[in-house]
Amino acid sequence: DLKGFIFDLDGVITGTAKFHGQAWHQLADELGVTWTESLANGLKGVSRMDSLEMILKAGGKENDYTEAEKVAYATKKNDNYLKLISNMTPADVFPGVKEFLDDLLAKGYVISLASASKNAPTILKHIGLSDYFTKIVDPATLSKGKPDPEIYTRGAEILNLPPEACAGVEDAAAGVAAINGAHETSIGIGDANELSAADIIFSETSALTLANIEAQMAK
Ligand code: G16
Ligand code: MG
Repeated sequence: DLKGFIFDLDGVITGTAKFHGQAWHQLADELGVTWTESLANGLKGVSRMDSLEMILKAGGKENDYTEAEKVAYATKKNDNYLKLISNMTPADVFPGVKEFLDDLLAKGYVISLASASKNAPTILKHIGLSDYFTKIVDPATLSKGKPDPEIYTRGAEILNLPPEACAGVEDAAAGVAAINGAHETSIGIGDANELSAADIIFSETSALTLANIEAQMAK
């Protein structure tokens, strides 16, 4: 039986992708790399430095900069991103998410956060969910990002639960692969084709309820 839920942040709890996109787009322009929708989508769940590598590669510029220059560009993007997310409020929590979290906690489930974002604690503060997530995997301590299972394995460990007792909630295919690799129940939020590897799929967060999850698992 499930005893814990491990949450992704961007695309599940709130939508920071548009702000990541804006800040990366600005940097891509500066680097002379053409910004495309598919490039933007490919950055979902990908770490900051890996995102920069993907952008440079898209422009054939992966060998043009030193490590220090890359860090400086990533820092510049993050400074812009922080300005954009500073206006986030509790109204930016996706529909039904707070109700789902309240229901989980009221029923004795434990929850943790498995976000690739180093800014997760800041975002949680802005959207009023810091008190809900006292257990957060620190992405700076990971050796590999999603789709590697490490972040979801750690998400269960910090709950003191075996993976079989945990479900992970994700909007990205790489995240679903990470949950499956960690031998946890995978719940995908979004497009059924894109997330076909998930055990359970909901098109929107508003459908994220224990009753709906139980109904899907019984199938
Ligand atoms: C999020 C976003 C990614 C972003 C990554 C790192 O992951 O989906 O686009 O690149 O965090 O963010 P930061 O630059 O803030 O450390 P997740 O795992 O919450 O979906
Ligand atoms: Mg995500």
